[in-house]
Parts: sequence; C-alpha cells; structure tokens
Amino acid sequence: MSYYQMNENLSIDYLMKQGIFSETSNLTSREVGDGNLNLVFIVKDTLSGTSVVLKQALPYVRVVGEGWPLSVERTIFEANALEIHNRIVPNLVPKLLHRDDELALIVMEDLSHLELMRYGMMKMEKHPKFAEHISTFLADTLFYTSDMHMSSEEKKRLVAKFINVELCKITEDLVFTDPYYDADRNNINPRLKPYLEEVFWKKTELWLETSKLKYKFLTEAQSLIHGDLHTGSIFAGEEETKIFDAEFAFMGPAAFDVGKIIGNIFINYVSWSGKDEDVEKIQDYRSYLIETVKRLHRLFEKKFIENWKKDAQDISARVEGYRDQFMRNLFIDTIGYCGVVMIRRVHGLAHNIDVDGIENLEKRRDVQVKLLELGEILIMNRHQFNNIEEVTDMLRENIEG
Ligand code: SR1
Ligand code: MG
Repeated sequence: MSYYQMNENLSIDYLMKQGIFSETSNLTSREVGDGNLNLVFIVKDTLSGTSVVLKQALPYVRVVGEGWPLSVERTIFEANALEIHNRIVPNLVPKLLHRDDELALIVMEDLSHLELMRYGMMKMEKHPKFAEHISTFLADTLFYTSDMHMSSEEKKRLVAKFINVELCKITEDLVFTDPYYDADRNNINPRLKPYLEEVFWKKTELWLETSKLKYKFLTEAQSLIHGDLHTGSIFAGEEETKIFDAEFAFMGPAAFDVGKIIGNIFINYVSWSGKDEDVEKIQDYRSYLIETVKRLHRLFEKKFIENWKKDAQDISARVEGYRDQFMRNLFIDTIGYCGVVMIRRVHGLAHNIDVDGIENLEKRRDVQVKLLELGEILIMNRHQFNNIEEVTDMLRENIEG
C-alpha cells in the first residue's frame, strides 16, 4: 500500500486490519510525538488494557514543517537497527512488533509506564540501573557490529544496508557545521548572539578540531551506531532502561554514541547553574550525575574489552598492543564528540529542554556560555585526558569550583 499519513482514527483502522488487536477490542489512539521528526501514536484497547506504539515518519521535518522535506525511508533504518538491537540486547530496547516499509511505520511495545530520561533528570530523578544498562547497550551493540567480531563480508553487507544518507547529512550539518558560523538554521538566544559574534565564531582552531571529528564521522564505518543517543532517546525507570529511536543509525564511529550520551548528561549537570533550586539538592544531584558518568564509562570499557577477549574473530585483534591502542583512540574521540554535542545543543537548530527550560534569557545565556566553554575544553584537550575521572574532575572544578 502506498504511503498515506496516519491520524488517530487511521492508526486504529490500520492496527485492526493487521490483526494486532482482536476484533472484540475497543481501541483509543492518542498522538503523543514530541520529537523533531515523526508522528507517534499510543493505541490502547480499553477492554484488555493492552497497548502498542505506532511510529510513522512524515515526509518532512516535523519541527520545521513542509519547508524542509525529508524522505520517509528513515523508518527502514530504524526498523533494521531495532531488529539488530532486538537480537543483541533484547532487554534494553522496545520489542518490534510489526514493520511496514511502504507506510514508513513501525509498531512497538508500549513503554509509556516509563518516563523519558530527560524529563526525569529535569526533576532530579535518579536512575540507579542506568549506568549498568547503558554500558551493556554500548559495549554489546558497538562490539558485535564491528570488524572485531563480524566477518569481513558480513560487516561490509551491514555497511551497505545502513547507508543512511539523509539523516547522516542532518548530523553533519546540525552537529558539526552550523554551530561554527552564523548559519540560517541556527536557533540563537538573542542574549547569546553578541558572545557568538565576538568570541565563539572567531575560534578557528576549535572549528578545525571539530572538522577533524566530523571527518571521522563521515568516514569511519566502525560499528552500527544508534546515531542519536541522547537522554530523549531513552526511557529510564528504577529498574528498567530502554533505548529507542534509532532512525539515525548507520555504520559510524563507535565513540559518537558514547560521547553523545555523556555530553547530554553533562548538559543537564551544567543546566542547574541557571535554576532556582536548593543548593544542597543541586550538589547532591550533580554528584550523582558525575558518579553515573564515571560508572557508565568504566563499565563500558570493561564490557567492551571482555567482549573483545571472548569474541574477537579477526586474528589482527590479538596482535600485541592493538586493543590498548584501539581503546585509547575510542576514548579520545569520545571526549571530542562529547564536547561537540554540548556545543550543538546551545545554538544549533535543536536544543535541550534542560537548558531552554531556563526562562530568564540572561541566566540561560550564562549557562550556554559555560557549555560552549566546556565543549571547547573537551574538544581541544581530548588528547590530554587520560581517563574519565580527569574529565569529570575538570567539569566539577569548572562548575562547582
Ligand atoms: C531536524 S532533526 C534535529 C535533531 O533532532 C534529532 O534528535 C537529532 O539530534 C537531530 O540533529
Ligand atoms: Mg529522535
């Protein structure tokens, strides 16, 4: 069936026709999408209480409108990635129940009993299992889709399957390029503009270093990466963590996923400087965030190395010193990408509500300047940091003194 756009009634008709609910069910549908790109419906049977999520790509960028067309093929990449994630880390992703590539939609397990991690963090919620879970997600998805584990042929077929032209281009532009000059698409706090003009856009060395990281993003087909692993792509609760929204997936640098999630936690960490919250509560929450990042990264490295020792197939992966060098490069790039994502969320097109929720524009600007300065330190000094503790110490000294 050729593409048509879903609405609440049509989503019910479609799911009934597919036999996803029984004929006796009584369905309600609610459009709940708050992301930048797609429609998302929660469809529920009021009799049995069962529910599913139907996500459909729109033929344009939702947050901008029809003026920015975007092909709906991104759903194919998301479904393909989700199938692989369901095989490698089934407990950490939504179950894929149905896919329809013509209609550019997927039907998934409904996880709305969990909260979006970003919203929880804005209320200082702690997620005690998060570091454990996300480190497994990263170590397993990034290792088992790499040349260390796959045969050369299998890996190249995977590269071919994930030529995600349009969504990669969005990242190339919005993350690595637009924030470094006065691009039309940038979304700038008017109070920040003088700082950008007088200071930030004059930092040619910084743009050079970011361009090197961009080149790695363009060329390093290391692993199947999620591609947009921020705190809005994760549901987190006391016991569960579920990673979703893999439409940006492609074979890219593993460090991009690791750096992106750490960068988003750092954004939340810095955002508290602009909020009227109790000082002790902020201190406590910031300590939790720092511990989370340290644990996440230590566990990620440990699990990735364990996978390597256990399951590396390529004989070259056993060469003396090879793995240590690989891990070192992965760390350096992680710190670089962490800095890059902190910067792009300040004045690129897409922001984080953690910071944009600060209504007073002067206070928001002060937080944004801090983020730009920290992003710069991370990018420019990425080769000097020896471990994640040195990175979090730097952050702490900068923000808490
Ligand atoms: C036009 S899409 C803007 C951003 O939303 C997604 O979350 C990605 O981060 C993308 O860059
Ligand atoms: Mg998304």
